[in-house]
Amino acid sequence: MFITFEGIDFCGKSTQVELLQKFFINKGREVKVIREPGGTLISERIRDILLDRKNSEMKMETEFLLFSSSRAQLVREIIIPALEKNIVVISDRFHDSSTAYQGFGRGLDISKINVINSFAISNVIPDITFLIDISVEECLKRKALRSNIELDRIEISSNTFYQKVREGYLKLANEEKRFVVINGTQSIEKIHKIIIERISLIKKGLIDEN
Ligand code: Z5A
Repeated sequence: MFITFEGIDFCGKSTQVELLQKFFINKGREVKVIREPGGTLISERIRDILLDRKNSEMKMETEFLLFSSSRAQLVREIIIPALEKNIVVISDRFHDSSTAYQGFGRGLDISKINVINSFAISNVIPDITFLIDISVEECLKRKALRSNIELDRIEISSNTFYQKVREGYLKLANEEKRFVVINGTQSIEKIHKIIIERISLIKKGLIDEN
């Protein structure tokens, strides 16, 4: 099973990824958790380039291709081998992040993004994608609480950019059945419960995985 988490920054993805990992471990399942960009030696190096605030000259095409390169390596080095061994793979972000951030956010042509996304992921489509949805105002509130942490190159983007990313995600979720949209302002426990219920439905074959 391949599960991905999406949403704008500070929506609570990482928190839910960790809880879901514990859930599977308690059930005796082997689970591999990864994050994007990153997850392999090469992909982590690309991550450093992408998030470094010194790289303010980076063009949006370069940015998208670097995210795609990082993903292409992760898919072939980690995700495909794990899925072949029947290991549950949970990814904190995947190709939908590129569609939302570089496509809807930056304004790159979505049809071009789709072509390169498909090439990078080699038809490895998530079985289920949880979109944890929060408003840009909620994102800013949570960001302010973590004012001691230096923001990275993408985190310093404008509110208008984040608004476009959020709307892009909601549009994607409306178009693809694998998405489950969850209101991210609910409690951490409540969100976790919704995620477990949804995964249980798929495992029982009660809902279509695609
Ligand atoms: N990016 C891209 O542009 N294109 C791509 O293709 C890909 C990525 C793959 C990666 O940053 C950046 O790259 C990201 C998108 C872009 N950019 N931005 N900006 P990252 O990996 O460093 O960070 P992130 O993915 O954006 O996640 P994050 O900042 O770590 O946040 P999160 O995982 O969504 O949330 P969290 O850490 O679980 O929680 C955030 C805070 O909210 C924390 O204090 C929690 O305690 C709190 N929280 C969590 N849940 C709740 C609830 N339910 N209520 C209240 N508070 C909560």
